[in-house]
Amino acid sequence: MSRPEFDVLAAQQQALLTAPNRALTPSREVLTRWANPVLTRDHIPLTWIYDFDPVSNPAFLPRLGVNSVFNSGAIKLGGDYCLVARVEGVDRKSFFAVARSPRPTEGFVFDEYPVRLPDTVPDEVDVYDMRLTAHQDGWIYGVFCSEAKDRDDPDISAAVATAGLVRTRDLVNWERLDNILTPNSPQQRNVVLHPEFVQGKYAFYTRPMDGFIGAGSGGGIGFGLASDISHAVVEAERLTSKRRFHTITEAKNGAGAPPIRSNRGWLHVAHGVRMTADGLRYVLYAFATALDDPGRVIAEPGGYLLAPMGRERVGDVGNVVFSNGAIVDDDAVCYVYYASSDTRMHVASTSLTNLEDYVFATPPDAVRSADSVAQRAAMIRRNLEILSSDS
Ligand code: M1P
Repeated sequence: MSRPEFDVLAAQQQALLTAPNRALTPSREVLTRWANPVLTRDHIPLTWIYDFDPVSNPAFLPRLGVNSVFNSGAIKLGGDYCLVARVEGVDRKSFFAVARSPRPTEGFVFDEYPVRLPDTVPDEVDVYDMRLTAHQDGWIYGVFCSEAKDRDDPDISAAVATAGLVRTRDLVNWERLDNILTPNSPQQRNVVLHPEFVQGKYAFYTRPMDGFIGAGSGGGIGFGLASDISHAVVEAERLTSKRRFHTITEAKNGAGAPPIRSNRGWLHVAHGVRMTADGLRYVLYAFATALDDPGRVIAEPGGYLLAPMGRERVGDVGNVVFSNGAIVDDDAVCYVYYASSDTRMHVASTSLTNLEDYVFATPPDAVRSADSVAQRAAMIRRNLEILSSDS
């Protein structure tokens, strides 16, 4: 095809897709950020946006624009690092698309087509935020938010969120299973499948909520079991990581990447949300649950693991970092894929050793300012003793 407009765009995109990434100067943070976003709307194949026919598109204008690429599930498959991204069109409809790279930090290229999710839920208007779990049963499951109009509420914006479920072996062919039912929670988002059977059943982290936006009476991240994965019903949800007053999870929280097994526990990277005068602020935080009871929290550092910084603060929904995927490599380096401000995808890395150390050795939230000062003063005292014994 000879179209100069295409040639320019294709060359720009090729430069983007082949650009190297670099770890930002190591700071004493647990997670090291990488300089360039790993996926943006500029990574979207031109065939998804432009009509290439010179007769129907003489000026080579976009016909089906893309607004943003964010909140990606992550998995390593066949040697490739794979992200199942939430792509949002300019029409506000989200869909899933697989991008793969032989490297964890750059070079992600989308498959030829977006995921054509089996269309089995007639009321569903939007799908987003897939969590990928390589389960002990041999399947790769994707749990995502399935959103519909709330038909019981005349408000034109009223929506209902439930958890959709698919499974695949290759990220190409997807089998849709029934949406997950949680009879005790009116709405659900941020549902994650645990990678192993628990008491012989499938185990889910849930996020009970009363309404579409607010968690309401939902007290935090839930945990429950389901016997039949094809018609999953999570009858009972017990709380794991709880929302707490005056913490980073005060407004709501939600499970992120499927938990990572470490020697001392299951490590979770989740998101916490607090209200500010400028709206909601989303940060990443971490906690651990017991290896023999993945619903029981055994360590939860106070504060956040990663908060929006610099240009990450700016986007469609500002002041947000959100993760729903991480990959632990053979060398025990952990790559946390996260989106900023509902607009683009980044990666940050750490060692599994450091992540585990962070989760188990960081003091818990002290809840009150006075106790927080006491916590810090105790560390200062020990440090001064160490310094004076050295001199
Ligand atoms: O806009 C920030 C995030 O809001 C929702 O997350 P939660 O249900 O925890 O509030 C989701 O819609 C998510 O996609 C989005 O990034």
